[in-house]
Amino acid sequence: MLQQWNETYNHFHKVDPKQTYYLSMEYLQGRALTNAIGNLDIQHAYADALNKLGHDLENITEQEKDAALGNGGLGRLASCFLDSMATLNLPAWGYGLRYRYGLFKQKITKDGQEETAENWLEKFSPWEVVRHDVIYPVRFFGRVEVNPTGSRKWVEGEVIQALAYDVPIPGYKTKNTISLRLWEAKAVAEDFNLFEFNDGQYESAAQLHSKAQQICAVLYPGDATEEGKLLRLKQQFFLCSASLQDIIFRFKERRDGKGSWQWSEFPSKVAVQLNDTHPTLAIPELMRLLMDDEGLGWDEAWDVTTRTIAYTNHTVLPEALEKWSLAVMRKLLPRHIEIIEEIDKRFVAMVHSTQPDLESKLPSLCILDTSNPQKSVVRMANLCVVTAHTVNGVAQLHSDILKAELFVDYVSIWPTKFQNKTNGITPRRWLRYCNPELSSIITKWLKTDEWVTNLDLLTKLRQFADNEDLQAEWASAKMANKKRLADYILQVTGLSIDPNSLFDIQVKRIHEYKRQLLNILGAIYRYKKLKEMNPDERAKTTPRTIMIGGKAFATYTNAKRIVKLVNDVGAVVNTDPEVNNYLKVVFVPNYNVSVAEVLIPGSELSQHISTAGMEASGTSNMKFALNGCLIIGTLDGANVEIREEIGKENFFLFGAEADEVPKLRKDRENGLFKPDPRFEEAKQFIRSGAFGTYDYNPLLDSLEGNSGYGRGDYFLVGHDFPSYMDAQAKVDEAYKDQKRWLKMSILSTAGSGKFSSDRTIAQYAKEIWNIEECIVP
Ligand code: B1H
Repeated sequence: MLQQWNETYNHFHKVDPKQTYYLSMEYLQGRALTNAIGNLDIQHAYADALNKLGHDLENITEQEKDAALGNGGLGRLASCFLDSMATLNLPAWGYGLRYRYGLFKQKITKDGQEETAENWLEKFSPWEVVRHDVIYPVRFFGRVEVNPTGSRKWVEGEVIQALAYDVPIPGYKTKNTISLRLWEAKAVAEDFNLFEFNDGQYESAAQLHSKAQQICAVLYPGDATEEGKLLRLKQQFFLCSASLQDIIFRFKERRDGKGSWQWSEFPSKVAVQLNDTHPTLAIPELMRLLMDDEGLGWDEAWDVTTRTIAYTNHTVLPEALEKWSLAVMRKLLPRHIEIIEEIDKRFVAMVHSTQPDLESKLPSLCILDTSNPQKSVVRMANLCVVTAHTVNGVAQLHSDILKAELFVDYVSIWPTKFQNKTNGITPRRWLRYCNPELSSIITKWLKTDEWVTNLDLLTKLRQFADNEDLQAEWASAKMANKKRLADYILQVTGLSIDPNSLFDIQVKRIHEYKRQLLNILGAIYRYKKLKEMNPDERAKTTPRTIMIGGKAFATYTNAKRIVKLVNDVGAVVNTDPEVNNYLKVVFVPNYNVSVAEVLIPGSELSQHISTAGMEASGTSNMKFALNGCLIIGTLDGANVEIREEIGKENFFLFGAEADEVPKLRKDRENGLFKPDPRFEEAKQFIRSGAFGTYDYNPLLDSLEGNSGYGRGDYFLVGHDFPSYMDAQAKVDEAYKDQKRWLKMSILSTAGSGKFSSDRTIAQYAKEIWNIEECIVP
């Protein structure tokens, strides 16, 4: 792999194609071994070699720790994209940060979630190569020096070094192996004050060293404090500055010996994609490097920057739209604030002169929000939209909402700037490797394994959906995966679950808009009804194992209460001899990429039940459907497209639609909402103390009077509860007819071809980046 990696670098260098650089604060790579030997097509040889050394592949695979340099969908998307870029032989690299501690490890105690540091580098990572020769200075603080010529220079402050660690990303059955370059922060030796140290002042002697260490210490440091906010901003700038210096270096290196060249050629050699607003500082940093270091004028630098940069939006949740304090930014990045102010000034002038009817909208359209002079902020999404040549959402519904709501006034300024790129997932990790049983069946029935790189071929399974032989094979693969999953649950929780029950899974970050609370309230209602039945009635129900997993952000109290509630419900239900043959509720601890690889193949029903309009896309919905799992879900994010592809009769739909949500919230505020008695009963059951004495009132209050959002059931759990329960009843009915269920399962897989990240990346390459494949011979 290393050899092919070098060849890829050299080939790109020689051909000098236009190359994409994907900038992301997150990558959720998971384990690398199975993927590497699979993509190199050496699984068997590798396993044999290990056997000869007295080891077995499976055991060795399990030794690897997940690289969890991300939170959830956004980070995993970046990792799927890298796999597709390599597989499609595209000239593309990823840039990120090498966090010392990735996403925290989640432990469940009697108090709920507990976070501990995840030391993923403990035994060192064999998948990274440190490049001691690739190192760039990154400045913080300081001041702007104005030269007599009028040119400006950012000087003084503190300078920290960015050192490159490269991770190889092998494509599937191709030589092309691209790079994920992760930056580590280091102080230079000269910054160590030997004089002070010898004088006994050990801490101040090593001050810059410790400041450097903080930058890459953790993923998403808590941002409740000012220090925390500053550290996040430092991280973001560190990624942007190091990556752009490296991109410019490579651009020049490849121009070298090619005679004279122009900066205006830069956008025909470089595309930069911003993964949400987290790397927005790439915009003023590229402007600064071009103007202050390379001597370009404003217009020339602006032209290069706007033609280079594109931005992907991943959320419309107001609290996730980044706004940075102008005062903090001015201190940390004085030159960048000058540039941002100039961009804003010119944008406002442009609107005045060319779009007079939009003048009244300027207060929300401009980049700086100075409406509260003490608390002026920079709106990063606005800076991205004003600068980027293309802005995209991550599912059709989400992109439509961006154009109709969040960015509506920008659309009238730049009607062609906005695009949709529906997310995708890599079929290698999320089917071929995590589900070898199902993969073999698919290959057998399609008489080819080409589906691994051409996922649309799965539609050919449709013609066999009623075939009894296929159904039998399909059922046995699912059963094998369910048993493996049951073994895993036993190992991590001590709980036995029945592989003959319906395996119902919801795994994702815990967030109120994702509505794990709706799921658990449904489970509570189911439990209560089972309790009220006589044994004969119970025996006629469909036995279920409800599994919920996910991490709550450490300071998100309501999310942590939900984790606690799921665990408490499980503790009661699972030990209740009257019902525990018909219902189990399991909290799956420490959900991560590797756990997903066990859960998803063994799932039969999965829940994607966000309040409509709030989940930009979702990507686990695609993974579940691809593995033949049926979905119960709302018309939100990519659910809409999944349902279109697999057929609406194969999707358990419920809930309000996105365009009804504002009115429903209003009605709620005006006291027009009449709760369903089943909903009241479920809440009352919690209040009665059925699941212990923990104070669930804050959670229950969030469904009623005043929630943390202050708007009473902002996420419409109460509104959607009855249709959710009706849809669940349909699930129970459908499961009783296993032939029908298997057909639906086959059709889910068959309809998932669109959701390959190969399709997504091919569209980015053609419609945003304008890059072409560059195959290593
Ligand atoms: C998504 C985020 C996100 N959207 C802020 N936004 C973060 C925002 O820690 N932060 O500051 C971290 C992450 N993540 C997700 O992106 C969407 O919610 C999903 O619907 C989508 O599938 C995914 C990939 O596009």
